[in-house]
Amino acid sequence: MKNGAEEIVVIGLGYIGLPTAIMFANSGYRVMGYEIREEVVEKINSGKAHIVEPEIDELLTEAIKSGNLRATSNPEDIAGKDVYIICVQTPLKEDKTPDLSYLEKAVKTVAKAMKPGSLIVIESTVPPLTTVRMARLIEELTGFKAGEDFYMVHAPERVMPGRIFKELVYNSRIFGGITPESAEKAEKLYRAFVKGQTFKTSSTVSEVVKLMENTFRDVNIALANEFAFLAHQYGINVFEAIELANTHPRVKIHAPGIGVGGHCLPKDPHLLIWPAKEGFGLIKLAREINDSMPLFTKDLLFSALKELNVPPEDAVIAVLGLAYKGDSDDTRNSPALAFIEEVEGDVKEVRTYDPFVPGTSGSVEEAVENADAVVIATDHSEFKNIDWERLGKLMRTRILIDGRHVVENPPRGFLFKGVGRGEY
Ligand code: SAJ
Repeated sequence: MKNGAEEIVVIGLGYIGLPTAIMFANSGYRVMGYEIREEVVEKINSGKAHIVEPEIDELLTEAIKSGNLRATSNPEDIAGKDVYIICVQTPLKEDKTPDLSYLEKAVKTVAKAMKPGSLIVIESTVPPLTTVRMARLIEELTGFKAGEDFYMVHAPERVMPGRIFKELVYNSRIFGGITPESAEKAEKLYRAFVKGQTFKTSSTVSEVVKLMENTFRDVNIALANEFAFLAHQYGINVFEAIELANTHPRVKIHAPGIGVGGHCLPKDPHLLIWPAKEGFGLIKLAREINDSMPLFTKDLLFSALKELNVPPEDAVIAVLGLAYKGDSDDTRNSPALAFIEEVEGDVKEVRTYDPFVPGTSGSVEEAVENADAVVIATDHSEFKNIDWERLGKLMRTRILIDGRHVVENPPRGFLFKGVGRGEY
């Protein structure tokens, strides 16, 4: 352990918390990971990660062996430490408003454990003004004064699963303090392993920055999806048009498709507008457009079934890909699942094949055997090399619906339709 280094507690050992705890521990800090799931605590303490991520097993073993990292579910173990880093989920409720109960619970746990002078960092993505609100909550619970008796910062994570340990080091980081001194303290701490640029600001700016990043992407994808609707009406291939438009030096149109999934893009625009009273029509509409894409893909499928006189109630549909994006096993908020939910009750059978998701068919061949239509819902690399003419021989009716622009040239012998492929 580094001499005189702060003792750190990481609350919530998930996709962000565990890698962050490991990075601090392997930089010489003494780290206590706090997690309410007992089985996760046990696993981590035995040197095994409960999440899949390149390099995590070696790095966790190193952190545990050095004695710098230990996990616990006992609140007594985290009392009186210098730094508390909160990495808990902030999901949406059914009605699309944020569920901040995990965050509030974590903040209350910290309020009980902290000492005068503690630094509290929120890494979770939160609605604007939340960090200030949480500071007030701590003041009420402890009698401490924010900015004087304790320091508080919003420091959003910006990493991509599959690249977490690289991006934790090399991505730039924002430290939004409730006071400038708070931001300063957090920046100094994270310099232990961050090699990317670091920026200091207020906690509300930092909250908004994180939410704007994903809202920017969501709104741009919605625009691309709207271009796709238009392309169908004008009988053109939107991808050809996008490629040509993108030759302009200041234009970068995103990719239309079956929809937008994952744990960030479908959620963050809602968090951004939640505390606001007005002025967010575009952001809301973009969400609605992106959420409507599975239904649009269903319309393509059903018009193809009609053209070939296949009654939907007799149709067998094979969906290729369940993950929310290519070469990932993550099915959270996946548009593939939304699509299946839309069609399931109206057809005879829906089969699925995803090379990364257990519980689906064993192979593409198995999934498409005697099927009437194949729907590509995820752009896995494996799907780009499919020999459609060979596969078509196994099918009862040859309909191919491409929701992810995986197939460049429609295969011979198929009725082909794709999102944005209005020319066929
Ligand atoms: N998608 C499209 N068209 C596109 C790009 C994406 O339909 O042109 C779809 C994808 O298929 C997927 C969804 O959008 O279903 C989201 O994919 P993504 O690759 O845009 O994003 P995530 O959710 O995996 O990660 C994002 C990233 N944010 C940005 O690129 C601004 C990542 O850097 C963040 O760390 C992450 O959100 C997060 O945790 O906030």
